[in-house]
Amino acid sequence: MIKRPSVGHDILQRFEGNPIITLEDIPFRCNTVFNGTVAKKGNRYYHLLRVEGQQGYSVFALAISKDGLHFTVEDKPVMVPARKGPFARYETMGIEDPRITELEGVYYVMYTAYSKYGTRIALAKTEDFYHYERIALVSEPGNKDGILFPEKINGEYVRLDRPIGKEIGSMWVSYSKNLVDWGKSELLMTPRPGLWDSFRIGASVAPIKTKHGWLEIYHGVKMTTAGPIYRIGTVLLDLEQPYKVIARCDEPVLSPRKDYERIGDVGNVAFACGAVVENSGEIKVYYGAADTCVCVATTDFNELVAITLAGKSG
Ligand code: BMA
Repeated sequence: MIKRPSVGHDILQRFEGNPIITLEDIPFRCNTVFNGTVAKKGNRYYHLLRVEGQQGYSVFALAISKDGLHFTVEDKPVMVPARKGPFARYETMGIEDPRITELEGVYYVMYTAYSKYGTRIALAKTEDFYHYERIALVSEPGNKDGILFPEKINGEYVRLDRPIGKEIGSMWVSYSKNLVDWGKSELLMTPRPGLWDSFRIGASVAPIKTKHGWLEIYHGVKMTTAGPIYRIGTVLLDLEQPYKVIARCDEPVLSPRKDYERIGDVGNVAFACGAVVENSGEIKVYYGAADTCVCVATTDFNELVAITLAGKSG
């Protein structure tokens, strides 16, 4: 259990051993590691990492842990951009920001397929975290931050995503009967002028079911004269009608403050892609910092839900 300091600027408390994965931990030559998503199966944590090669595009690597804090990275990437088949022309510039969801006993990964045509959302599945079967490209270009809900709602699969319309990045909800064909898209929430998430928002972590609604950990971007600041926030969505917001935090639950969050290939970034709720009631939130390393921060899960319900994190 991670000790929680009595006073802090952020609701999520950083692990004192942050960053938990850096370039030095990757056994093959690369540029950076960041934005990893985590599934806990049995007594193992499987961490699918975004690793950017020195040539500039990203692949996925796998790290494994017994405690969710100390990870060992496998020798080779477990998923690389497709070089043949229907995905190839849409992954020429890499695969990015994986998000794992366990649904009906299968581990699905929604990720960003990146090419000169822009970003598309792609869906793959895995049983063992080492082998990935691509299912479909599930959006046209201009969309990313796709995340599957962990169960069907009213008989349909549901996802969050972030299409860019009129240069505004808002979060949307879409539905599917077969995971391949998606539609019935509804606007969920937009950036809020004047607040920490005023420029752009996107889903970050697979929604977590609570009796109060789906807890979604998302990212919000504020644009400044020195560039964007990426922060982590929370929102509760209606269980049956997930395009309805029940409550949204006025304040982020974690902002870049530490050097490892401030300084890197892209400074001032805390970008969550995964979380694990432990039996103890603790939530571990995994996030990429400054597009250069991987970190974890924790809090009491019920407290995070209560804070979100109150609409405030302070
Ligand atoms: C977003 C994504 C993330 C990245 C973030 C900050 O648009 O590309 O992968 O961490 O920007 O650069």
